[in-house]
Amino acid sequence: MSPVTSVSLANCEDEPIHRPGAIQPHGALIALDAEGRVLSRSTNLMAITGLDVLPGTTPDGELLGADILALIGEGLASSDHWANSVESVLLGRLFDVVAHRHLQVLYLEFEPRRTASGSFSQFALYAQRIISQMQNRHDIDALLSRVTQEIRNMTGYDRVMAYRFRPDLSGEVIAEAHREDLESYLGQRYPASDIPAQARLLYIQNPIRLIADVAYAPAPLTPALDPRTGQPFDLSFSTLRSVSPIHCEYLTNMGVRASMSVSIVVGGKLWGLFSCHHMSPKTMAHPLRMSFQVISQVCSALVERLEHNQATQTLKQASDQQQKLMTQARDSEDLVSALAGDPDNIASLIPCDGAAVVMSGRTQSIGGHFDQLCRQVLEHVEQDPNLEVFQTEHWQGSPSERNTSGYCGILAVRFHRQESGWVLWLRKEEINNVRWGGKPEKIIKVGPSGARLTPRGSFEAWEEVVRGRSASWSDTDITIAEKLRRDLVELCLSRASEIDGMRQRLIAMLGHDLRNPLQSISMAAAMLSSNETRDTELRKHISHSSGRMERLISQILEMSRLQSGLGIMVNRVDTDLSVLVESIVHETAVAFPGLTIEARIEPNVRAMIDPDRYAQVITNLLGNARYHGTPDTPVLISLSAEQGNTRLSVLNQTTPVAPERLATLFQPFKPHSAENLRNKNGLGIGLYISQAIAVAHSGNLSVEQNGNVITFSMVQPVEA
Ligand code: BLA
Repeated sequence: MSPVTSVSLANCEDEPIHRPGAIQPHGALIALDAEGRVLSRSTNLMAITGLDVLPGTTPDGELLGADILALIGEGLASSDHWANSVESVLLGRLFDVVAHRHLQVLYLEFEPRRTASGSFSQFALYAQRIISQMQNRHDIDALLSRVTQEIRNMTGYDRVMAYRFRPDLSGEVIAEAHREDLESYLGQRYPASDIPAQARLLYIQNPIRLIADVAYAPAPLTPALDPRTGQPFDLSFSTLRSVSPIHCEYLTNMGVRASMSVSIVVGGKLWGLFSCHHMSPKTMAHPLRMSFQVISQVCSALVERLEHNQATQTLKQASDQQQKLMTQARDSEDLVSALAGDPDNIASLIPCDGAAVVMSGRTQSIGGHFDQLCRQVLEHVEQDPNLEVFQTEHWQGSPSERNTSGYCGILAVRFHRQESGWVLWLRKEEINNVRWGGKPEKIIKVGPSGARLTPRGSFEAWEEVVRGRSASWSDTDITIAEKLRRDLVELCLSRASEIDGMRQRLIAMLGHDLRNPLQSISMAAAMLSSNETRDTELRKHISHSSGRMERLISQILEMSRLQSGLGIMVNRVDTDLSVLVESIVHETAVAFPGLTIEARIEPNVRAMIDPDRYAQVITNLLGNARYHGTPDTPVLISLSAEQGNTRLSVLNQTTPVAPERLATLFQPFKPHSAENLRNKNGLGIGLYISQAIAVAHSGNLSVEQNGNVITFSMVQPVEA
């Protein structure tokens, strides 16, 4: 596109803003070749400086004066990227002569100085004060708020904003200082297109730009093209560069007459801008712009440091929290609840509006009910068996099922392939979460390009872009998610090998334990038909043996449920525990007349429990006391209520258990279970299941030993 092609809303991404073929008329420009001959100059050169120079000639050294000649000499002797300036009097007027070399052209820009030199030392002091104040700020918002205020004091602009780019390149005003009668733009969002890509790129190379008066008539360069190349001059580093008419229209519509912005570049990327507005024409002298630029550079370095600190701190906090979660997960049979239960869960690891853990088709949600959404997402992500991390800001659902949940940000990690184990974090559409102080209503004016070039037009454009999108997942978010994933994969692997070992032992034991009752049954069955007198006796025998097999098998089933991480299902109802315990004690006493049971049961102890499950624990504890207790000593069972809890204890005398064995009593498949001759009935997993039941009731089952007396206690809250 040649510089004269008109720019419109439709083609502004293509506008070659770095070679507009003209400058702003508050200064004048001369372009020289490597021999110091004039290549081109702005048409206003004469009007601004009183000098005239002819293309192809060398400017008159006497008119320019020694300082400018020296500057030119230095520039010609240097290579590209050189820049320097002098303060010089030309025909009785004071100028800042700002020079730089770019692509084999030496540019001289003449800016009439309006401020007396003396006052500049004051600005240096100002800058120094601002910089020293910046060091004390520990968060980015506070830092930028202070700096915008100070820049306004220093420069006198009507409005100074810190404008920050978000990952999608939209912008947000995150700090502001403004003249009291102007409306605030703080918190407002603008689409990426308000500062097109080529402008952002340019602002990394050249951090400063100034518009002295948006209503200016550009001063063209003549000739317009570099005679050596036939190309327009590249004014990327010029301070007088004529700016995009689209942008001038935008500012005009906002009621802004002059502007200046300085880039905040962090890690080589355009992080943000200090953007200044003035409601009447305004320029800033070169030395002042340099102070501003230094302030911005120091500020950029501080932002970089603070961001780094912030990321380190976020990662550290997440890592601590994750460690807690992993301990919780390791200690629990129910991985899903350990990760998604209360109060510590995965939602606190990453900023989100909801989260969920899915495994073996079971979903546990945090902050909402996400079963359907998770199912949709899993249907999609599981199509790729190698996908481990999935992220999107605009989850739309599938062609057959649109996502209507309002949550469109999904970050998901897979931790268990076979069982479809996923952790998901969810974010709502960002537009609902933005702290937006109301749409900007005030349109000062609408120019030729229509209402789009107004803050409200911008807001609407931004709204359109972000519809159906959440805030993006940051690198830190992804790092945290990946770390959790790795830890969970490891946990599941070690659990799998543990389970595998257990299974081996289980099979060995089952083979051994089921053989006995089976043999008894077949022997008894064989005798049934041959000896009728003994039938009753034999029937009893058969029913006892098959009852034992049934118990073994149901324990195995229960166990396999627990081991696959599904947990114990409890169905809580308001129950009179006193009556329940009493009846089990009675049944046991009838079934085992040789056993002495002393019961101390407080009346009317009630709690929200699953009575079948609770009975299972009591039966198991009484059974253990019977098998392992010293024969002919009583078993003591007590039930009481205390501070919102109920306590059930079973106490009996026994041969003392070694302390290291005491701790393993709740583990399944204790190697010594098989050693106890009187425990022919179990696999040694009864306590393991009982404890899981207690935990499923938000309680716990513990053991205590005092000499030759052993006590098992189940404590659990009265309320569900
Ligand atoms: C440049 N647009 C800019 C700049 C800002 C904005 C800060 C940097 C130049 C400067 O210092 O003034 C945008 N300024 C804003 C916004 C606010 C503000 C959002 O004060 C809100 C408070 N601009 C548009 C559209 C196009 C466009 C729709 O809004 C094109 C379709 C173009 N903006 C555009 C161009 C530039 C620009 C081309 C570069 C100007 C230049 O350096 O030549």
